[in-house]
Amino acid sequence: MDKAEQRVKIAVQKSGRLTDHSLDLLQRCGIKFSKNKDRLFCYGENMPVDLLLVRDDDIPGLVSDDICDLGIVGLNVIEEKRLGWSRKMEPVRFEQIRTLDFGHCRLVIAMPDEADFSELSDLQGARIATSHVEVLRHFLECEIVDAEIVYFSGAVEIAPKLGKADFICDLVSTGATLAANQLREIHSVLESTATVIRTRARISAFKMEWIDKILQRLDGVLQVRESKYIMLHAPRSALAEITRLLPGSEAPTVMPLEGCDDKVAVHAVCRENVFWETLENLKSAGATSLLVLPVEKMLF
Ligand code: PRT
Ligand code: ZN
Repeated sequence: MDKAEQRVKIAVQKSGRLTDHSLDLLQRCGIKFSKNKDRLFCYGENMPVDLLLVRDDDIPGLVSDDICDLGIVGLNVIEEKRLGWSRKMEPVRFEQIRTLDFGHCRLVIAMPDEADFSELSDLQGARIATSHVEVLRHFLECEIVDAEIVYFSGAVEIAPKLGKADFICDLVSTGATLAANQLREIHSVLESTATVIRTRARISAFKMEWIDKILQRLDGVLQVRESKYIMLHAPRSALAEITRLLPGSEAPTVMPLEGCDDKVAVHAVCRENVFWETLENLKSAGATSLLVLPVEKMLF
């Protein structure tokens, strides 16, 4: 096998909503690469890992065709490709292996503010504009609704104003675009987040070792982003209650406090965010000197 084939290839969106988050995540996993977004190819300088920077729509195909081993792409794109290929009886040769913590959005059906809608059967015979034709088709089939799907490659939200559709089916994150176009959501079709996919093709043992290492680090990075290290002083008598209140922590470390027999120091890694309410509850239970710190790295 030649040297290029022994390098793990990861497909990442070249320029868009997932780009910065994806590159940041890979950098946090310890991969150093020349950050030149104008290039299609980024060479990993310290690991046998290269990045291919491409349009997000191309990522499932590159991974399915074994040109890339891994890819980071939105679930909406994955579903659109998977359903399209399945319908055409083409093989789907990738699998979803991790759900990430960015790129959150929902694919929703929306309609002009002033129009009437009470139930999904009102979509019967209507025209719905979308760029997610396959996902919408699948949804309508499951709901046994016969509607006309009008393909829009972008700017779906203007379709009703142009008289091209009665409804739209588009991605929403804050809802500002719908509101700005006097549209309101009537039904959610799919919840989406950035997802890691992996080729189903055979991967050499050498590359698999690196992929496992990257995935293990990635799990650590994701866990760390939610985790906090919490330190406090607790009366011995309230220890059980205070331990119970610590969010998502395993056995905390309990240490004696010099010259203070009735109090202990408690340290714990909380695998969930620690909110003000939690700190207030801990304080009410008798905790003092509360300190919450970010966690830099974690390995299990
Ligand atoms: O050039 P390329 O094909 O790579 O990029 P693209 O234009 O197809 O995709 P891009 O960069 O816009 O989005 C990439 C991925 O980000 C999508 O496939 C989703 O998985 C995810 N994502 C998350 C979103 C949004 N949030 C989002 N809000 N993708 C698109 N939008 C659009 C939506 O289509 C609508 O026009 O943002 C508008 C709505 O946003 P709000 O905040 O006003 O509701
Ligand atoms: Zn795209």
